Amino acid sequence: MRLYDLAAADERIRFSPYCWRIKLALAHKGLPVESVPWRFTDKEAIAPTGQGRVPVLVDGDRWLHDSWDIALYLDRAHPDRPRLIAEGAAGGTWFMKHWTEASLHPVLLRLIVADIHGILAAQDQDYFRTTREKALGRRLEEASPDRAADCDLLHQALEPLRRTVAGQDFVAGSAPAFADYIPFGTLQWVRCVTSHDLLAPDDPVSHWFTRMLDLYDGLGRRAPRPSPQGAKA
Ligand SMILES: N[C@@H](CCC(=O)N[C@@H](CS)C(=O)NCC(=O)O)C(=O)O
Repeated sequence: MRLYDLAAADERIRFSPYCWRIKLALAHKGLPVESVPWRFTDKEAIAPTGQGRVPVLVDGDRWLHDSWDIALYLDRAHPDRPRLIAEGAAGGTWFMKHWTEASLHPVLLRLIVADIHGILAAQDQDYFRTTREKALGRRLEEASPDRAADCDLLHQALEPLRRTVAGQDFVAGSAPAFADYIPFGTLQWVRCVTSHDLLAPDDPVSHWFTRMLDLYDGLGRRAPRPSPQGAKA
């Protein structure tokens, strides 16, 4: 299988929250994958899917897109491997996707959108600025005029996740599943585009995130991130 995975100017920096979901999902299934660095403007490479977003997974002659559909496909195609979404867990996992995208993504995007622009390949920078400034209705550098207020909002938004992982190791229970990979991808997005941490170290969400970074021989932890000096680590 081949995974088109969003890359920065330094192609070792892979930061898409949706691609991270699938990288963890493939590791969960124990399925090897060839990762192909992909840039925002590389639409031609994924044209067979009829859309312009990653993750895109190619399995033989099948071109799959959308992280949710890819997760369902992996469970369907490999029923003998550990399930990403257990029998009866689809509704709760579907909620986790929407909670993550509706409650975490907008505030996080405001906080990190200028950092993302800063690490992009030159050919992606104009495209990213134009599309994101149109969506945000302001300049990237002014996306979060009150950072402290956005950090408070993020802290509050994380409360359902905080309460969940304060009482059990993973969102899915005693073992991780796709319901964990969804919010993990989102916090890993932040980790891979910034050198600073948005979570307090004593936050139960940080403890859960540490457990997530340890999974699959530290798949998430090994991911390169920008260094504080701006040079790539
Ligand atoms: N619903 C899609 C969303 C995928 C998505 O938005 N991917 C972003 C990267 S994080 C993308 O490829 N954007 C391309 C663009 O903005 O042109 C999924 O779950 O896979």
